[in-house]
Amino acid sequence: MVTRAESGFYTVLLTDGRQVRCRLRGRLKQGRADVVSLVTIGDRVRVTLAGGGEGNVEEVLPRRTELVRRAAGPGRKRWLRQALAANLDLLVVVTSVVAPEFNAARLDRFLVVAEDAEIPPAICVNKCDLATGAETAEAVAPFIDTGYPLVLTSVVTGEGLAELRTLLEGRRSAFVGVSGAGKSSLLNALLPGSGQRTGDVNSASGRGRHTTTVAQLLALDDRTWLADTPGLRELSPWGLQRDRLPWLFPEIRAAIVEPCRFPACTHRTEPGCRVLAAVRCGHMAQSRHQSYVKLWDEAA
Ligand SMILES: Nc1nc2c(ncn2[C@@H]2O[C@H](COP(=O)(O)OP(=O)(O)OP(=O)(O)O)[C@@H](O)[C@H]2O)c(=O)[nH]1
Ligand SMILES: [Mg+2]
Ligand SMILES: [Zn+2]
Repeated sequence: MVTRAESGFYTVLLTDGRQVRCRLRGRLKQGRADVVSLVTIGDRVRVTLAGGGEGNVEEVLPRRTELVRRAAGPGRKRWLRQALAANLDLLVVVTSVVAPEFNAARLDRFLVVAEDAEIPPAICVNKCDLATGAETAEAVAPFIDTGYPLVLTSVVTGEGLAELRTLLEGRRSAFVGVSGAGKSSLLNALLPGSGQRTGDVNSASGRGRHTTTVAQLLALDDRTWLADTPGLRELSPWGLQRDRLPWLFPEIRAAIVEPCRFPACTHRTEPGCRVLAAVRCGHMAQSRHQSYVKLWDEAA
């Protein structure tokens, strides 16, 4: 299993517990110029050993799940398909209530990317010590109807850390989210001694400093893996299909168990739409529906 991927070098954990540093065989790259990270953390690979703790990745085994995003290519001339992690069981989207400011629309997009990859998402709202209970409650309110696991944490007070640990138990998860939300701090709290570097938030801009630069999978115990990843300003879905989009929102899935008035309803403005009815009745947050409409406009 690949536990770290950095500029052409891969740390691979062998089944016997040894770690080797590998490169990728050139033939695996042929004809794949539009793809970044042919090998990513969580990948299962077949390697040949070269001695001295080094080896070559000969084959990447099929991925059970694949977290992919649309990344800007060289010179921003085209889009590339970038795999951020493979074979995850859970994607924990980490946000802060303040510093950086909570951003509901951004969270929606992370959640949709997880759903699109068929990786169950969970929400971790960190830095709860910096906000009042009322502020935190207001921030998370739109997400209650999603039914996603939601954990409120603080690395400072220790609030929610046991709950977060329980959520991760026995799974292979990754922390993703904006820089400065506290992903590495949470990892250090869950795994003392893991030594992930953390960086303060710029007090003028309220932004993180992109402290973590390489994704890495760490073992919390022998059946629990957790990846820390570099902060992402946003996560754009790769090749999102309009007809698939409604299924990526749990509240919409629930609303359209009964069909809307028009069979081709797009759930944006149509009369007799079950989703709009759910929004009116308070079963889906208005902000979540706005994110749906925005993604619909972007999708093909
Ligand atoms: N008050 C408070 N500060 C926190 C908490 N968690 C993290 N921080 C601080 O927030 C800052 C950013 O934390 P990091 O763990 O580096 O954030 P990150 O999400 O890993 O950021 P990147 O690696 O840049 O993506 C650091 O100064 C942490 O000490 C928390 O629960 N409460
Ligand atoms: Mg970090
Ligand atoms: Zn509808």
